[in-house]
Amino acid sequence: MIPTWIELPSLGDERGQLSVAEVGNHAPFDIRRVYWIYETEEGVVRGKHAHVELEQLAVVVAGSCKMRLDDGNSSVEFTMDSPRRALYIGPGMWREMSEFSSDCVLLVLASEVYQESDYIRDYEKFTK
Ligand code: T46
Repeated sequence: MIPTWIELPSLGDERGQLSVAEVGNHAPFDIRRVYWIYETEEGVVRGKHAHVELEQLAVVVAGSCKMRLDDGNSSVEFTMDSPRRALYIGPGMWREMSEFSSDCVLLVLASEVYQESDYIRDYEKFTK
């Protein structure tokens, strides 16, 4: 599956907003891990790796950042700036996250628990 925005419901009322990502409806995989990235220093580029099997949904729940995804042939940069949509990132995508705002919180829902063996951290190896 290519990287895709998945629109999340905004269940707002006079008290404020609430969004949700549900397995089956929004996440096309069972969620086995959740992590979040925050307090990223200015100018930092994170990621710089691909995954062999891992599927993920990334949603910025505060602030903004950029997510560049590269399949080895071409790359697309996504602006992550809304808690109302999640970016689906499948396996075999080199990713780089940058331009984090100081208040950025990037929430990631993942299909597997953490396994370093699933990471490809060398770009040359990735393109092969
Ligand atoms: C990804 C992008 C979007 C763990 O111990 N458990 C975890 O679940 C994770 C995600 C990380 N870690 C450890 C591994 C490193 O020692 O936390 C440290 C920082 O992880 P990393 O340098 O891989 O973080 P990012 O921001 O470069 O990448 C992360 C995810 O690792 C990665 O899967 O797709 O966010």
